[in-house]
Amino acid sequence: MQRVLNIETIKYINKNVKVCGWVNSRRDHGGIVFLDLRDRSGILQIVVTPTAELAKDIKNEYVLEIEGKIQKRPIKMFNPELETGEIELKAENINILAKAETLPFDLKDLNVSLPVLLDYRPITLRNKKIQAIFKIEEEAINSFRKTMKDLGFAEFQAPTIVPVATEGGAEVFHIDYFNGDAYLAQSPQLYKQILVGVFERIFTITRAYRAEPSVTTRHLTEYISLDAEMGFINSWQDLMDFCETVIRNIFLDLGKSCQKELKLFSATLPKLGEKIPRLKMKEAQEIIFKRTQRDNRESPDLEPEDEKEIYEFAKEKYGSELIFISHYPTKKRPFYTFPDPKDPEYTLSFDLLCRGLEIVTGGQRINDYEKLVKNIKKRKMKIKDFKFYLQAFKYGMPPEGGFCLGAERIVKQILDLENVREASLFPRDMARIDQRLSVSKKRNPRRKTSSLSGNKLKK
Ligand code: AMO
Repeated sequence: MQRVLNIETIKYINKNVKVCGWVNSRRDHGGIVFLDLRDRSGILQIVVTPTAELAKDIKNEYVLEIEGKIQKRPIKMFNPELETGEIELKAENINILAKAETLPFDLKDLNVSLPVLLDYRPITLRNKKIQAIFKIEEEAINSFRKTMKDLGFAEFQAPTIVPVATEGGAEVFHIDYFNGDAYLAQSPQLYKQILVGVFERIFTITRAYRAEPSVTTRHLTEYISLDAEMGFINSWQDLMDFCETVIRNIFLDLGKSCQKELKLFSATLPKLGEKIPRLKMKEAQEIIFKRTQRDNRESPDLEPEDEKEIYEFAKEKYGSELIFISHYPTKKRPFYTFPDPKDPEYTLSFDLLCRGLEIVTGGQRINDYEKLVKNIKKRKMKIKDFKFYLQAFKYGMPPEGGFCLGAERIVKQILDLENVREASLFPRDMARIDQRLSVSKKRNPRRKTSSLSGNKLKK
């Protein structure tokens, strides 16, 4: 007999089927045993009666193949929470495909601390609510890809072993490359720029690595970077328009395909208002000062508490839970960032904050070869390190720019997760690669801070 997915069994009332899956839970009621069988499509109730003999040895997470008849449940036994809640399968034969040891916690009503959740990741990912996080992440990534393709962007695969650091400030993982030096890419930045010189519009969904030496609720050492870059922009404002389209579509698509998952978290999609408001960093700092009397007006970046305050402001004034902040100081942004011609102390770059956390960074880039060379020298970086990248500019690069959206961060903000690690399948940080590490000074003998000066601060 061919296997049928749990969700499909509703079409087989009074017919015999074979289903396969894991035991999500077991309930014994005298001589009757109820099993909730979980497969990739959902849950199906299995009833083992008149004698429970067939289910005698079966425990949670056993992998079963069950044959039997699909029958309508008595009305008072309907379960509106399940898509198969009006039916059940009366087991006639149960074949154990794999046994499972007793779990260290209740997987169905998972209530464990974050470290335990991550220590047991191969199992805790089986929980329905945890799975929902990654369905949302997958849909957000699909939506990004679809929007990019619809807008004429070509997809590329970025290298992750690179010869130089690009983002500075945020630290870089050094690797011993056949007795030479190489790094794990902090961003596909230089490659997406190079490829604007080839394809005009380009995007990638890739891995980026940051040797973050501290444990925060916002930073991973490996994250999913959704990057876009485009040439022939009329203004840096075009980039924010594109970014806004991407974000709007992500929320629209999640609204269409992930209602069930959002409901599990009692989450609502962030409101954007008619247009996402845009403020310069200095303007934001003035507003924050007026609202709180907290004076961070001389700070070169928005502090995390400022990001939260400006979110409250945007929500109250514009009905938007997102806000673009632009014009960060030139000396605090990477070397490729375009200074504002009206005030070169500040850049034509922006962050997009969602519910008080930065989820996107972007901006116009310096596309003039001579200016780029001058800027690299001014920052005391070595031209020879950038010779390869500079070819793209030496031989004609249109006005261009782009942005990057952190996948885990947007999911964190949508679902109001406490920690960005919850939005990473297998999160890495200073204290964990799958399993907890014993962090000692010895562990980081090779970690180098980027040689690039004057770059974005890590918040
Ligand atoms: P930036 O360094 O701001 O910019 O990174 C872009 C976006 O990536 C996400 N992000 C992170 N997510 C989790 N853990 C981290 N450690 C981490 N670091 C960054 C954030 C952030 O907004 N090259 C530029 C982008 C550009 O200008 O196109 C860059 O990498 O969501």
